[in-house]
Amino acid sequence: MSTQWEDFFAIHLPPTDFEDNRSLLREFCERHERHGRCIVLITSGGTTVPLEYNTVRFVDNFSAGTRGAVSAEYFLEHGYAVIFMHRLKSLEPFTRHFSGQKLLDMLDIQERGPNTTITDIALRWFETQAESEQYQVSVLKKVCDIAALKPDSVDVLAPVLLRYKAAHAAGALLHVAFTTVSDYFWLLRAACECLASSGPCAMLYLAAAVSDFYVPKDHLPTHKIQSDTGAPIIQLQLVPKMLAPLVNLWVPSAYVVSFKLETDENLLIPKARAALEKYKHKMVVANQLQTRRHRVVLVTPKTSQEILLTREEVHAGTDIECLLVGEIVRRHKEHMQLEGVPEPVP
Ligand code: PAZ
Repeated sequence: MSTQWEDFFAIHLPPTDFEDNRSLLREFCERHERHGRCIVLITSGGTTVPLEYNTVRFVDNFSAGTRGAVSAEYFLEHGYAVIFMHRLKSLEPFTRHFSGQKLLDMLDIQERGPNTTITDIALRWFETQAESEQYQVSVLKKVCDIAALKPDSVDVLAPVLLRYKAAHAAGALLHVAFTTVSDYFWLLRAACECLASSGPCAMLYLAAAVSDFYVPKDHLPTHKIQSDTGAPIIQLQLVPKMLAPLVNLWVPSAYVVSFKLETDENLLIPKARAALEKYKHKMVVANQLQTRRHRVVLVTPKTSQEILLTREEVHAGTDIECLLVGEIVRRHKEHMQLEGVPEPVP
């Protein structure tokens, strides 16, 4: 008899870019394993649940992917190779510093010569609007330097740019993206299969906000739900719990850290403990929606440790992930020592 998670994979087809991503994951894991480097799989952002097969509408999740994107930068600093498995268009390491208008605000259009105030330049642009964009740009290039970095932005950009370039030069960061809850599970299982041979050197840091409820593919209407037949009744079903096969079958030796989000403080620690008891993994990071930026609790079967930012630290822009990742890396190293793994290459 097949299990619920096996039925899930039987019913839901892999995403279209699945084989490409699987090859990337395999190459990345093999390369870093050869060099004796620890690999962390970070999942980040929320999954969607389509309500129609040709999807116009879907149920979504609040997560912007901040926890995952910030944590990825700190794991890289600790010498880990990072698989960043994230919701498409959610925050990503490094670029997250310049999301929205921030990047454009750091750039300037520098005037050259007389009659080249920003208004003159804009006027010239509109005057040549009937021409091709290439022609417009060539006219503008004669009167101004476009996209010069503002001097006071250099200090902000330089450290991020250097860390970004270093991570990429070392081939230490791999991005793979998902959108739906089914894409997420296909990628998660593939990543685990590639990580299995890294044994205790592999870490899973499951920070994505994965939907607990969904509409199975064989229950989805093919086309857009119509309003003229009245309000639809949408019956959601429980998503199978993938942590069970993940811990027991896919990556039995890896250091698995899951996350638990609650809105009711009274449920937070009991739920984290219940998850540890049920799945027998290493740690649950418990956090509450309202306070997650400055308080997390690291729960293990025997201990619980609170990490709390002070008001001053919050004000100074300290990332709680700096402390969180530092502590998890320390415990992962301890665990590897116990398992007799040699010191990883820095
Ligand atoms: O993406 P974000 O930084 O806004 O939120 C992070 C988080 C709360 C989604 C993460 O810390 C977390 O708890 N993930 C697991 C959520 C869950 O219980 O399903």
